[in-house]
Amino acid sequence: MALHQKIQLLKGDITKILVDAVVNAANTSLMGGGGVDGAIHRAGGPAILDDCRKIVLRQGGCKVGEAVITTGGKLPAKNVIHTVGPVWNGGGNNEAEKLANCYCNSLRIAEENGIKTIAFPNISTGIYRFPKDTAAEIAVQTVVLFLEKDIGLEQVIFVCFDDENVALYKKLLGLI
Ligand code: AR6
Repeated sequence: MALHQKIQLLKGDITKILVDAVVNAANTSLMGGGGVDGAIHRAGGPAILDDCRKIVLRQGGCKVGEAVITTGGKLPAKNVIHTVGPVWNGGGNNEAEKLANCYCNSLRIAEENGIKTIAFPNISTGIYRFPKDTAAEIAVQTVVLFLEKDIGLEQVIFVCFDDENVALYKKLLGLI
């Protein structure tokens, strides 16, 4: 399948999407929060937090740029991949590299778990204030690079919640 057929853009709520895994923009505690994290835990129910607690007991949370996998609970998606984006702090704190790691490590964990379809929110662009244009470039570039070598993943969906992100992704995906 050609690259541009594997990558899709959707506007809306990621908790409603039927894919093998949705990615959550979590925090290092893995104990839930606001934004998309709050929406995923609310819609998926307590089974997600139960799995997160087990991970915390095992490895003490999740570092920035890394990813872990849990059940999707009551979500249409079978799994949630929780990744922790960087807080934007002006750009001199390796924020770009950390954000790229979020996408890369989420895709790697997806691949390890036999996931074929995955949906990403616009990690770090809400409460963590990462500039949306740069974040979109990093997201698309990292996913494209990964899909060029991966043969297992069949579909990657970027789920944008706001019009500004929709416009940015439309433009970038038009270039693939
Ligand atoms: N579906 C898809 N995208 C959404 C949804 C949704 N239901 N809700 C919000 N977004 P944010 P961050 C978009 O703030 O910046 C939490 O408290 C939103 O418009 O959710 O990585 C965590 O626990 C934005 O474009 O995540 C952390 O503490 C994008 O999702 C912190 O926020 C990410 O916004 C993480 O901050």
